[in-house]
Amino acid sequence: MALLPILCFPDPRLHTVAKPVGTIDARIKQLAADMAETMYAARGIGLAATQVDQHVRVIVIDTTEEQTGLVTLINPEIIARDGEQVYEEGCLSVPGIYDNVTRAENITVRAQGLDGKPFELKADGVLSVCVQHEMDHLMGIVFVEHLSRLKQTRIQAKLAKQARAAK
Ligand code: K1U
Ligand code: ZN
Repeated sequence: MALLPILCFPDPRLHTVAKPVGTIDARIKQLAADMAETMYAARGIGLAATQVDQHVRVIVIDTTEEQTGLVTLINPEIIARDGEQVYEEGCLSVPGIYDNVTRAENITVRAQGLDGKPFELKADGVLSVCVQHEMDHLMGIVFVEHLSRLKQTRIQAKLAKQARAAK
């Protein structure tokens, strides 16, 4: 297994639209394993392949505190949604930035597992938020793009300042 470098906003590669996975071969299984290791090491609750510069429809999520609930979603599609919730989101590609985003409360996702078999996942609360956040990544959308233009400008300035300070 390997830790993968995570792209940081505003890297233009974060705006790439991921392609569907065809065969779930050894490369995809290795990518999913490396993504899970990378997510746990970064103390995240989700990671999309886009964030590690792999533009295929693969997501890993684990919202449990004990890190015992790993879910791998390949070719995920939201097939039902209802309600609305506001949640303060973070993103491993936008370090140090947290803000409220409004998303659906309840969703049903259809995806394939690592064995290629289709399954459905019903989610609410933080799991629902995390699935929607990660599926945005697969579409090339970063959560800050749900915020106002003014907030986005301030976030870009803050990240540029952080990057200068880190040099
Ligand atoms: O996509 C990512 O960068 C992962 C992201 C997922 C996420 C967190 C919170 C709301 C929506 C989506 C993270 O895990 S960021 C890390 C973080 O802020 C966090 C970690 C554990 C619990 C709550 C937040
Ligand atoms: Zn993110």
